[in-house]
Amino acid sequence: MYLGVKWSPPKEEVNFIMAFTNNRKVLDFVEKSAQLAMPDKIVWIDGSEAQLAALREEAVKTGEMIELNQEKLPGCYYHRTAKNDVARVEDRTFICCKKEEDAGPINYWMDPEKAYKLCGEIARGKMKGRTMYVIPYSMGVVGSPFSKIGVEVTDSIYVVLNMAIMTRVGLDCYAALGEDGDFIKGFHCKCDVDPEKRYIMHFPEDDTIISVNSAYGGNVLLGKKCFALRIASYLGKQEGWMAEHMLILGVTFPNGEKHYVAAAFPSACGKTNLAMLIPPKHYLEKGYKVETVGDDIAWIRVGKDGRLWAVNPENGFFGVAPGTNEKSNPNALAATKRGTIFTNVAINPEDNTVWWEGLTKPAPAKLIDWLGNPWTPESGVKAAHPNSRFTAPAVNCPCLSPEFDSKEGVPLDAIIFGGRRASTTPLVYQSRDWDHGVFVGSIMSSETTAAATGAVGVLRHDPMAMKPFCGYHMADYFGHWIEMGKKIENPPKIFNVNWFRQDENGEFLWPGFGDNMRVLEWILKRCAGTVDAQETAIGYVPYAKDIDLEGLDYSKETLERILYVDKARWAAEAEEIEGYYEQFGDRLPKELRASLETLKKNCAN
Ligand code: SAT
Ligand code: MN
Repeated sequence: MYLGVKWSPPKEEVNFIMAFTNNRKVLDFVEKSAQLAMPDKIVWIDGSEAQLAALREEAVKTGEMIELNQEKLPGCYYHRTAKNDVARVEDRTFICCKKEEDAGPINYWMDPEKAYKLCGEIARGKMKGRTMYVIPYSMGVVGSPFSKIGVEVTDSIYVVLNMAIMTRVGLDCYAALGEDGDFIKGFHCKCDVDPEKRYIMHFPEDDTIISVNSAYGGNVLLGKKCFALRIASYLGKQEGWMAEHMLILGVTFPNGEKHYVAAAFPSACGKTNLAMLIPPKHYLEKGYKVETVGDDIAWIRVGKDGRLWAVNPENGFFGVAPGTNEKSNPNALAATKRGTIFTNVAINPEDNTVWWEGLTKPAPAKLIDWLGNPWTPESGVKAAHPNSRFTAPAVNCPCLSPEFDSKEGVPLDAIIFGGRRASTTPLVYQSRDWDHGVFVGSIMSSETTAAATGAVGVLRHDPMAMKPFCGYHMADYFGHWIEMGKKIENPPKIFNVNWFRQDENGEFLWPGFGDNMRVLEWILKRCAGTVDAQETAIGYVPYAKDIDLEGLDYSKETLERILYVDKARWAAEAEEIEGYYEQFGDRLPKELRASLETLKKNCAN
């Protein structure tokens, strides 16, 4: 795979290798990686607490991590990334398939040979003086038919410790692979954290990921976006399943019935908050309960019963810290109270705990900001980076679903798409059927956030919230959705929501957070066929009377306003979509073109 430089691992390391796995593909991958990067030492991660504890200690000694107040935040640590390395880098993220046209117009593409050579040159010898860690991990419960194994090599303890939270790391992964099993190869080298030489390369045809010159989560925790979305979406297309940028939650009704929904929103648009929602008081009193299966990624298959079944392949939450507080998301906050790694938030030096914008009001008088500088509320800059994160173990979450570890997953009643749109898109609407639902997902637009580098607040198309994460041609991905629809006897209903409508002064028109339960209830009633809806140009929209406003100081007029489908605006939207679709040419499924024609027709009369 890499252009060779002679390197021979110390003998005892080889024996160590043999003790852990005799999978020759793993051994070959590790040896080739070492030949390229030339680490002083190879450490085989076994997932044991003893080994992780030793690594934490080492990272604290070198300054890579800071130990936080162990009484208030047991097992919690703090890490700062380089100032130039705080978010995903979409323009340096490549899909490296043989044919450029297979990557499609939305992805950055590089010829695989060129990409291997480029990364090989960049990473050559860059682990000299460092240790290379070999992380065996599973996306999904080991032994589930949904699950897939990866092996990531990295020169970063921070990556090892984050992977140990976010995925299932352990030697049972090698056992699952056996002597000859295939896995996703992940090579990560932080090199010099040089933004000009930063590349996140995906080779879907070779089951390989290479990441160089970054140490930020989304670029280097290779099980997450790189594997569980980009590579997995490609595998899903080949193998007849789906890898989606979706949370999964379960709603328990007062009669004990459970219903599950999956929802796709772009990064930093509230997936974690919706997944961990606490319903308004009167719902709780009636016995409603919301439980979290996942907050970011769903792997979805057709079950024997002809329904769609979903698992969360992850094992933790890599959540956006700013805005998370006792009111907005007490469950996420509770999840961060132990065994959590905080990245680029602020430190409160008074008690060696963490702080970020929105955690408490007012802010503490003195902090150390994410850059390591003294900070006061008068500083005029943010104390925590807007994309600062917590990496929290899923088991910490008070509302974690009992189905979290289920090998079969959970059956979906509804799929929800949603973006951040100040106007046009109503609070909620339902698609007419599966194919129209695929259209609704394909036309998603959302304002950009701090989760990726570049301007924030710019409206852009983000189909199914997969724009940065689809490992192949986006039109073929739409086609895969259409094809899946044909295989599902009992498909979930598909909806679109928008929690982010604003008035003329930029004030949000919907309270969001726990009150989104009111919309979820309507969605589930639609699935059960127990509530009516009005047919509009874009699909089915609730009658205002059917959204429960009990206990909320909220006017029916405002509700009607955010449910209103403005045909003139949608006519303009349709025209814009037509332009957007042009880039897909003939590869765009005819079903989507037909839905666009229907939209245009509906808006014209
Ligand atoms: O940085 S990540 O890609 O892991 C999180 C996100 O942007 O959704
Ligand atoms: Mn995400």
